Amino acid sequence: APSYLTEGRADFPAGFVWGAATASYQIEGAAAADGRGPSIWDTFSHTPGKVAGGDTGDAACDHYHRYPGDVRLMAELGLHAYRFSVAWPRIQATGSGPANPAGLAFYDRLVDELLAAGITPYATLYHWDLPQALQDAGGWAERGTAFRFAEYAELVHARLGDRVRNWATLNEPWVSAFLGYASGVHAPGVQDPAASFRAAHHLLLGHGLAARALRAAGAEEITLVINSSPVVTPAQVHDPGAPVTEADAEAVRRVDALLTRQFLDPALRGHYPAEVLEIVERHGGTAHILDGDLETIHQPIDLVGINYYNPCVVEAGPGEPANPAWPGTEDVRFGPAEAPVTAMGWPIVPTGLSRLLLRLAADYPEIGLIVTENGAAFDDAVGDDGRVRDADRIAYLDGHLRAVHAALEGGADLRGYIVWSLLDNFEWAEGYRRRFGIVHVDFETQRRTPKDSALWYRDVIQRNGVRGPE
Ligand code: GBH
Repeated sequence: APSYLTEGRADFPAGFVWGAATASYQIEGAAAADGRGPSIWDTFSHTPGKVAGGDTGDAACDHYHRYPGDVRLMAELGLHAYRFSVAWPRIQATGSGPANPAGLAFYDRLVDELLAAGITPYATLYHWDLPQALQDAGGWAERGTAFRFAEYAELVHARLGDRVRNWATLNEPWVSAFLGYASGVHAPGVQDPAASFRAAHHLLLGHGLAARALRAAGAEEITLVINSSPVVTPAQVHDPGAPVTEADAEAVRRVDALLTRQFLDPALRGHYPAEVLEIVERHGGTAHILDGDLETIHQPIDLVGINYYNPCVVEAGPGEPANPAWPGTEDVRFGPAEAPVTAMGWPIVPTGLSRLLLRLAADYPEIGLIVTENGAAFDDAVGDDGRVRDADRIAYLDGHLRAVHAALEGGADLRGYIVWSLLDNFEWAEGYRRRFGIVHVDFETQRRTPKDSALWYRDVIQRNGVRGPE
């Protein structure tokens, strides 16, 4: 297996948190059980042509019914932490009003099961399954959704807050706003750049309102989870010091502003980056940003969660065609990196993770960091002997853990690493054909088979580190 940074042992600090993650719509199934209302992903996945293979989350991993077995599996792997998300439409079928007791009861049982197994729950309140009724009223493009989100957050915290310490508000607001409302590759499938910037702002406002409410209710650790990447030119993928033209540097700065600073500057500093405001001015204007909003968004939080998969490669344009997920970058070319790729076609560049973490630690020294997602899809199959030989995933994870280790050595305040994903699951627009799990799922039989990578990860957790070649 290739190793990327160092070949020897890499030991992690005592108390480092090792976990695995999932998200409600991707694993739960039971889409109509116990009063759950429809979400935008039910609508989207049931719309022909939106999801590969016509796949939907109707059944997914049937985790809603199989959670006790799944928690046993987590315990067998020795996980310290399990990051899951709460399905808003299970708690409020139409996104407002009183809580549905049966919906809360599911997460109540899950949390108790986790605690009984010695696993710390990390709850994410929003991983993309907006109640469809709120979308019918405009979704995140409408200001009211931010207030509904904070009310929902309070309802969930009121039930689970005595046992759950770690609360993430949003998962990847960039994806919600720009794949949901600009490119339309994700639900709700809107293609309207002005709406995408309104959505980004209302997501941030929802984060701030929810963080304030959670804090007032006594939540101990509040996290904002973003998808982030180092933004680099093609030459910089493997050589960070490679020279860049002024035009390339400007493209890099603008894309970084849209991807990372658009979210962290408001949440951690109380202002938008100038590059973003300039783009918003040209895409519908800034009238939706009201006086006081940035103070609300700038709530004290404890951690930023980083979801990292690959670097973002750009150079001065023109993009041919322009990338619809990135309004304001029509003069930028988004390129492939020269690197091996996963089954998603995403380049494998572990050093991108150390670079990203060290940059965030340097630019936002006031905040603790945790890797809330990192992982890869490969074409895994169960062999005749019942094993899943996913050496490519082990190599991916080994390389990225060495990158995490390098960031720790460089002084980053990094609390833990949470692999994406525990289970093969509904991979959004890609459906079930893309497998990110360290545990294989047969979607016909619902049989779970820990892949070689799961057994390798169990070892990593047990040793609190990765080992060199024996
Ligand atoms: C995460 O998002 C999700 O949180 C998780 O649910 C999901 O299953 C997992 O990753 C694997 O996909 O080509 O310029 O439009 C993925 C983060 C960020 C990856 C945006 C794809 C496309 C950028 N995504 N990126 S662009």
